[in-house]
Amino acid sequence: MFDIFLSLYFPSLQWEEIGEVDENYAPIHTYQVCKVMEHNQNNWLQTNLILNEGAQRVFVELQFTLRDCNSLPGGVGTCKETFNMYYYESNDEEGRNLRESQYSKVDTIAADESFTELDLGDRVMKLNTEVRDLGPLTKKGFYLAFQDLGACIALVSVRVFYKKCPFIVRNLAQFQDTITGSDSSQLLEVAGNCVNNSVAEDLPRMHCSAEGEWLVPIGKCVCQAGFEEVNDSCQVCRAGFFRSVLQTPACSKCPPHSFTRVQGSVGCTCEEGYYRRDSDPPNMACTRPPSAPRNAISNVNETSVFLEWAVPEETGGRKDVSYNILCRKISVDSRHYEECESTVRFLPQRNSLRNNSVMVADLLAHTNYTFEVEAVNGVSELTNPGRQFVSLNVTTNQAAPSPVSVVRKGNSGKNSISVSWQEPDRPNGIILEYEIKYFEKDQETSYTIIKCKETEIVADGLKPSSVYIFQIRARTSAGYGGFSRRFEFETSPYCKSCIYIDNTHMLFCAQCVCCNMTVIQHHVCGKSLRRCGYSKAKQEPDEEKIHFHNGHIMYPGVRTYIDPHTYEDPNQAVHEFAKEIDVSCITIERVIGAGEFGEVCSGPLRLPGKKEFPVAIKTLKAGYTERQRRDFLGEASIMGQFDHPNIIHLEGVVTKTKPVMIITEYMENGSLDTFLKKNDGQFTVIQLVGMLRGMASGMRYLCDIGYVHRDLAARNILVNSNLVCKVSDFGLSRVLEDDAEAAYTTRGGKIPIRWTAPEAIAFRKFTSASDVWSYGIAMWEVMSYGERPYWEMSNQDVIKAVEESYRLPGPMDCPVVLYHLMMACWQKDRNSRPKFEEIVCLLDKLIRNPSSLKALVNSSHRSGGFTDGFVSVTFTEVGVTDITACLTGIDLGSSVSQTHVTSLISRTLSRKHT
Ligand code: ACK
Repeated sequence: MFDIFLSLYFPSLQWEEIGEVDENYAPIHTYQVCKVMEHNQNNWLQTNLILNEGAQRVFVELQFTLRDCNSLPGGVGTCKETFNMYYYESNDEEGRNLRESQYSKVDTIAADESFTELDLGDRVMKLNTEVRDLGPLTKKGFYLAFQDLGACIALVSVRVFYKKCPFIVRNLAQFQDTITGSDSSQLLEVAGNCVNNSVAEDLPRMHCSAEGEWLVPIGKCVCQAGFEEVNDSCQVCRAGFFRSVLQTPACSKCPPHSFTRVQGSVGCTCEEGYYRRDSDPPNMACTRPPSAPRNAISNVNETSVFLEWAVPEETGGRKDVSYNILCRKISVDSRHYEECESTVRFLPQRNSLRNNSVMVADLLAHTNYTFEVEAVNGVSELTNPGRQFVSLNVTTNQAAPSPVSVVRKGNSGKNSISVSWQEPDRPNGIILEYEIKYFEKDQETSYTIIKCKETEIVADGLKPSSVYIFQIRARTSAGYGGFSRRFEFETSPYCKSCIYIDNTHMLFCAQCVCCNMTVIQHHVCGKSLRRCGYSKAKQEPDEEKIHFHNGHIMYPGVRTYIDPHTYEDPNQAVHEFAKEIDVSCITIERVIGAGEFGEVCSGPLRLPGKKEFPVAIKTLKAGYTERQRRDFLGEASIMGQFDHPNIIHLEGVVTKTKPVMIITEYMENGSLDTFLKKNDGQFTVIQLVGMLRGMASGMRYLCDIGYVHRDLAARNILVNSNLVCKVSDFGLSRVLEDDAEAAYTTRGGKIPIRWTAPEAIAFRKFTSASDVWSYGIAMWEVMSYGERPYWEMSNQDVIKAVEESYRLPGPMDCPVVLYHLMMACWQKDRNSRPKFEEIVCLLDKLIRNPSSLKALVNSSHRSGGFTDGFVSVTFTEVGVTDITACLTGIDLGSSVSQTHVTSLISRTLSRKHT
């Protein structure tokens, strides 16, 4: 802050101008008035026009002395101790004619100290200083005037000034002198100017206060590039130094591998062979490209290659080294290398790899590749020093095809969906076949597999309005590829009326309730719909369709067996699985036997629109209990779920009238055990094996749909006029109740001991494996023409003998291979027994190769008896090979070694045939 004084003088005065000396005898010039004794004083002292030089507010400092009225001799009647100060604004000299009333009063001025006579004598100047301010001033200048009304005053000095904020440099910005504002509290905003070689970073401003002080600096200037701030100015950088705009205020020495030879540099130039990217900070050293990667290795996994390398020895002084992979494969004519296919995948990526490794996938199988791993850094592209790389030669392995990725739905019907697909992107060889797996959504345990060579199939036998999941995979000589993702396709809604055509008869349905999916309906619908979808006849010769349920192979149209016990109402179960037949369609002609619940009869069945055919009619005798009725119809509920040529076929039930009946197909030759006894020795071995094959096939079916028979024996096999054997006798509790052979075990259950596997006897572990044991016994029955197993041995002895590893001897003239099969069925470890699937396979082979049946269990025993205690068996190579081909996991050697077992049984038993 500083004050600017304005010049003034007093051209008009009623006051006296007096020259005096001050206390120090220095001459002073004063204006005085002292007319205290006279009345009505009005004495004016007026200045010249004082130009205010643009100031809007000026200060007036007065120095004066004032006489104490009380010290005047002769009274103070008219004496005053104050005077008034006025001002008048004007643009020109008009002051001589001013009237009193034109002035504006500034203040009445009083003395802090007044002087007396004494002071005059002592030459003490009681000088008063008063400051007043005027404003806001709007004209060029003003007059000051002092009015005396009768005081004794000496005006020693009048100083008039205004205030300024002085020139200043702050934050490299210059702020010029600034006159303060008109208001005592006013802050004047003032814009600054950047000093030389600086630029405004943010417009610099400051505020000039009424007191002439700079306050509140805002914004600033910065030295431009190539200059640095020194003492509120910007000075140029010396040679060898630089300063870029955004860097620190001071000039910096050029970084390594760079220089500058001029002053005021904003950056430094790289030495030869060194480079700088635009994005590199100017204070970063100049750098150069890296050398090649080192120690590259490859690791091949089928059609993937893992490449790994070490960082280059020379990184060029940079941290941004990355790697690019160049992939070339040998051309088809093996003469040159060509770019890899665009389908090859690089993980995580092909270029700008920051890791020292990469996985290259989806290459062709059995192909030579060359990979170049190139090292680059941020300055590689600024130069052309030649690519720095390491190369690797790799040969891929055999690989399975990649998953099928494109699967489309074609036409769909109520019960069928046609599906087509594209070959996998990477077959990796010649595709031998496709495997199509499909199942109803959320029913994954029951699925169907179709194998075919084409790229489309029609899946049939589906439910209407149902979503099916399809997955497809391809197979080459390298094996199966992965399954495609799951594709969901839906069948069309079901129809309101349709005609079902069965193999043997026609049914007219008012409404197609396939979606209810009773087993019968399912089969019937399934059969009918083959006409418009997938059918055996339509299948490609190579096409194969297999159904699976809970890991078991199922047959077309077969569903999982449902235990009727799971139905709260047994009547519901029977009507779910069995057709109600009107009693008027049935004619009972004769009684053919006696069953547990009543007679078994035969007679023709005449269904509307069908030719009559013979049936067996099982009746429920009058006076039955509710439980008996339930158990009786339970068999129909079970039988109704089966559909296989070697399972007795249910035609339907009669439940609406009495007697309640179960109608099945008629089997002309009755039960197998009786039939064989009646025809002892009458059949060829092939005929017998054919019977065994039928029985095994029926059992395979039951096993596959999860039904355990528990009472498989020749007596429960029925034979038709064509010698076709069919498994029958399916009851709920009949195994324990209505089989005359069933005996009570120690645990209280009733079990047909001779036919039953030891684990089923011991702890009721009935499984398909225990059915296999029973099948072995039934085989023995067949091969011995209905002989009673273990002859007259008591049940207890049988249990004991079996427990002690003794087994039935081979029946007379029984082919060795069949006896081996029986023995395999009687393995103690149920898991070691053959599966029905394997049994069917073996019997088929034997039928196809009858010579394998020539080797017989020593026939001398037939006439000579078993008294010498040994049964010797002869093997033929064919038999053994065939068995092993089908019976995987069966240790035939151990079966054979059990011949000593049979010896004991032979000794203790007498044989009917001997
Ligand atoms: O040995 P079979 O003549 O054959 O005597 C029994 C009897 O009824 C009691 O079960 C015979 N039988 C049972 N079901 C049928 C059928 N579907 N066809 C012919 N006979 C049958 C069995």
